[in-house]
Amino acid sequence: MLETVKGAIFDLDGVIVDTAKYHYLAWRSLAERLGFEFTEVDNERLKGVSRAESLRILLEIGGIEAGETERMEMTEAKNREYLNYISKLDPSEILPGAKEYLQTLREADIKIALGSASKNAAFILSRLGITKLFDAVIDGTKVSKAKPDPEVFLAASAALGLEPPECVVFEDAAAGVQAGKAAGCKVVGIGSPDVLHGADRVIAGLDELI
Ligand code: B16
Ligand code: MG
Repeated sequence: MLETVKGAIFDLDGVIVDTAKYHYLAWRSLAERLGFEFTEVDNERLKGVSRAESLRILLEIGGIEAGETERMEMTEAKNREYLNYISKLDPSEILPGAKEYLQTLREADIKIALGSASKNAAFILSRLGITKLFDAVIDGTKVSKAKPDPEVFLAASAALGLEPPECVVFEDAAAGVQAGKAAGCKVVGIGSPDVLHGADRVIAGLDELI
């Protein structure tokens, strides 16, 4: 399957770097200030989900209602704390095999894009020192419809000048696998086959492909 593709589109959190742990710490602080407990199990529901939708889920867990202005203040406070964590990111936090696999693809003339829900994606890539390995970056600042909508992967394949069936998507979240398939791309799930239904292939991590 991977022999026939011309482009590869990578999700960020859970595929290239584990930023979920920092999202968790920042959301948990907000929950504490609001007076409820937010567990790591709850955090699984936020993976691959946009910032605004993450807050909606968090408030649902806490049984809290909030107006538009309050919600905006909450996401801003969460993002400030999250930025504090990710400003300390360094290349040692790139997940095993990710950088090597990106380099292998480049050597094979495969075009590479990022397809992430994060509005902090460009900053994260720069902290990790891997910006130059990407031909295109499509992130939460460029798309409006969250996964499982295919928008992010359609935009990424277009940015590479390719048709979706010529591209393979690497995704760790169920909604992302659905989005990749809905776009018409091939999809490699990273994680457990029990969760990543519909992927063409599921692997534990990119180090398996080296
Ligand atoms: P931000 P991905 C996603 O990244 C995260 O998995 C998700 O937990 C987060 O809410 C979302 O980015 C938005 O992130 O607050 O930085 O805009 O997996 O799509 O790379
Ligand atoms: Mg992800």
